[in-house]
Amino acid sequence: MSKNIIVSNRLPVQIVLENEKLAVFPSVGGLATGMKSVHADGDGIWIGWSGLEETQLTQKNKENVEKALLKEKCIPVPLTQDNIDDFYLGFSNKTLWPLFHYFTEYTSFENSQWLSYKEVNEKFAKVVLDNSEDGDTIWIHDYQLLLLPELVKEHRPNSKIGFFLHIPYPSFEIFRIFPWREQLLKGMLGADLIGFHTYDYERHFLSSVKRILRLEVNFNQIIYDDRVIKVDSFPMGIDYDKFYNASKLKNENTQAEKSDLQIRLEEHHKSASGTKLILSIDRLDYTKGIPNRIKAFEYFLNQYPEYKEKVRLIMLAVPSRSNVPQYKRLKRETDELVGRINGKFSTVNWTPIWYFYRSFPFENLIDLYTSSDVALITPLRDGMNLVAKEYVATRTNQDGVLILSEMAGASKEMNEAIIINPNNFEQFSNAIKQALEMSEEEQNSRMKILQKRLKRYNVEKWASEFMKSLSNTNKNQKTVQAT
Ligand code: GDG
Repeated sequence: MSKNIIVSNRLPVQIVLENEKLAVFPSVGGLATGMKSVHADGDGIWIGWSGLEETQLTQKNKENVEKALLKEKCIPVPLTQDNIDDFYLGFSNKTLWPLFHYFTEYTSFENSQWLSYKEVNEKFAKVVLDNSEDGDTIWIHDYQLLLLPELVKEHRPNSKIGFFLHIPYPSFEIFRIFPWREQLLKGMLGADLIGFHTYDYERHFLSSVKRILRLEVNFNQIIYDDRVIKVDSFPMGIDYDKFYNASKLKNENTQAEKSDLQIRLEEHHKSASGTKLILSIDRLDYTKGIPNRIKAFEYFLNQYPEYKEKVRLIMLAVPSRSNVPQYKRLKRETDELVGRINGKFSTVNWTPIWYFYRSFPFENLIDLYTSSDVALITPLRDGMNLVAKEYVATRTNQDGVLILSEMAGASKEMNEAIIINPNNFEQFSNAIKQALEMSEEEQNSRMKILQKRLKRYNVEKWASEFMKSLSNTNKNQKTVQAT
């Protein structure tokens, strides 16, 4: 019986290991939710790094971890500290991440890190091969594992292999800079189906394949040796019901059941001045355009001073990759900007920016979504952006306005948001004004359409569409079919 195998850099569980005590928690992220049915199906397994450094584990702990993971149908790939430094913090996050997000000035090309990237992809391949049979369906995720499809295909020619990229695929002019471009593309072409969030990323990928590898591309199919590889876009959705229902429950909370944050945010709304809340949530990453957003907010306050004391920006920046130098600099820059603007505009009654540098529990995330009049999601470059979708799902009264950067993949499906170019401060600031002044009828009509679309194309649908398309790919077939 063939089975489904999911492969991603991290496993969908969190492991806490203190002394000899071990606890395994399922993670609540979008990917874990979306893949639930694929993972649960039959003998399905998930392969990835556990988050624990290999050499620090005693033999006994190692066995216990493996046993506990197996109960969750997970199999770990062992990574050493060098792997974590060179493959993960190094090549994945200092080379591929900035390059694919168009931050060429942040991109480093270190041969030793490339070698480590290859080595770790081979480690993943070994675990996949040890735990699969030819004919199994294998779905590989994201930029850390671009070489893996080829490494697996070589030994599993009759397996259907899918690959999905969660970040943008850059235009040919950016991708061509990459020193190991042929190897990377050939790595991806081990898959039978290659998926992206948007049609634009798909188009960029096909263009790189044509111009770098000189392969024949027929509509969305690539002819490579004796294989036909399908390329398509699958915009990732969210667990819509989870966000919608959590928000509905919040509305029904008695005063005693409310969190401190919910109470504080509600007071804010009821205050005499009727201050409106603008929400910003991201990992603290340079692609998310956080300093840019703060400066645009300052521009707005200068341009429309009547909004002073009438509006507040709540900014949640979740710590991320904090041992990569660019992220450290970004943290400093963000702290300074928030300090400067709060120092400049604050009054005894009002602070323009509430800034949190930490992650919040899910319940508080819902408090923020449900209490904010406007969501300001303005990345400089973003594969999709799920926060934009989650905000919409929590607006159970169909009010609220989403301002969304055209550089986020999500903007392609969310036309009813106010779409802006985050580098155009004039447009940025006018969008904030438009959002704050939008009539309830207009908010409702925009929200209704957005919600209907997100509810229908949720994360489960995303996963099932990908799997359906993967099962329809042609293996070992020379003839190209029009689709
Ligand atoms: C990559 C791509 C693509 C955030 N803060 C807290 C928290 N979150 C959750 C959100 C959301 C997720 O984290 C962030 O998802 P994004 O899509 O916005 O961003 P990335 O992490 O950059 O993800 C991106 C995605 O992959 C999927 O393909 O959309 O473009 O870069 O779900 O809710 N959750 C909790 N506390 C927080 O403080 N509990």
